[in-house]
Amino acid sequence: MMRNLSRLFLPLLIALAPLPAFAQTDAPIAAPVETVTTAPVPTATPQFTAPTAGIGQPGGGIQLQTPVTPIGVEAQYLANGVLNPLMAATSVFVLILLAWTVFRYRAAANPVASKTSHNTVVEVVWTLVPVLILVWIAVPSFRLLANQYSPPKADITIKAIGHQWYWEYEYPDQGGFSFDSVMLTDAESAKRGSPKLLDTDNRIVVPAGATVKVLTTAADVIHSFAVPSFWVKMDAVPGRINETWFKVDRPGVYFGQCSELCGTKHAFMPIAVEVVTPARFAEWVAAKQAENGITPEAAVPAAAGQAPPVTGAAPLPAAPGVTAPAGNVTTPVAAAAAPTPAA
Ligand SMILES: [Cu+2]
Repeated sequence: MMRNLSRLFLPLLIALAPLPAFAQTDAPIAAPVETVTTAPVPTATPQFTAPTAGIGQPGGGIQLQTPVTPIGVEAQYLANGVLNPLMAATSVFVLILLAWTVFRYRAAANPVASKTSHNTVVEVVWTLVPVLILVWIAVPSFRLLANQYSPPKADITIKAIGHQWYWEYEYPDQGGFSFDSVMLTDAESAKRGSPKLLDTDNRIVVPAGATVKVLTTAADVIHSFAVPSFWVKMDAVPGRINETWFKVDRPGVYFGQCSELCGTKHAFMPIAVEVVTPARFAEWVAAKQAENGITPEAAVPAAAGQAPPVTGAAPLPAAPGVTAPAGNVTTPVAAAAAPTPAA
C-alpha cells in the first residue's frame, strides 16, 4: 500500500519541486544589494528619441519582433521561411496519415487482421526523408550560427554589466565612462512615450551603421543581455566576459530585457538601446566625457580599433571612470566617435 502511494506521489513531488524557487520574495542573497534610485527624467524630450510602435518592442502578437540587424533578418528567414513551413507541412501530413489509417484500417472494415511485419520500401523512405529534411534545416542553420559568431570588425565596444537589478554600461573606447541604467516608472515611461517596464533612465547610445561589440558580465548572479529585435541574447556571468554584437542602420529606440532568472526583480531590469546618427553620438560622448571629467585626448580612439582583449581573468566589475593609458595616438573626439561607414 505504502509503495503504491509513494509511487503515485513521487513523480508529483518531483514535478512540483522547482516551485518553491519561484516563490521567493525577499530571500537573502549572497551579494549585497545596492539601493537604486531612478535618476530624474529630463523633460527636454529631444534628448530621448521616441520609440516607434511595432519596432524594437513587443507587438502583442505571436510573431517575432521585426528584425533590425543583418543577423535578425537572416534568423527571421530561418524561422518563417524554413522552420515554420516545414513544421506546418509535417503536422498536416502526419494528421492526414493518422486520419486515413484510423478510417481505412478500422476493425469493422477489417475483420481479419493484417499480419504484415515489415515493408522495405516504406522503411527506406521514412529514414531517407527525415535525413533530407534535417540537411535542409542544417544548411541555413549552420550558416546563421557561423555569421553570428564571426562578426565584422567592431567600430565601438560597450560593456554590459548585470546587477541585481539593473544594468551598468561602460564605454572603454571613449575613455571608460560608465553609468547605471535603471527602469523607469510607468509615469516616467508615459512621459517619454515608451512602453511600460521597458525604458530606462539612461539608455545605451550607439551610432547608426556601426558594428557594436557587446561584452557581457555580471557583478552578482547570472543575468542575460537580450534585445529581441537585434537577435541578441548573451548570458552575463560573474567572473567571465562573453561577447556578442549588433549593427543597426536605422536610428531609433530598441528595447530588451534581462533573460536569465536572476532574483525577485528579474523582470524589472530592462535594456534600452538608442541608435543615433554618428554626429549625435559624438555629441553624446563629448557630454558624457565632460560629465565624468575625461579629457577627449585621454580617450582611446575608436578608429584605431583598439578593442580591449577578451579574457576570462579580467577584474570584475571594472572600475567606472577609468581613463585609458596615456601615450596612445589621439584623434579628435568627433572622428574617434564616428564609426567607419558600413561596408
Ligand atoms: Cu538579471
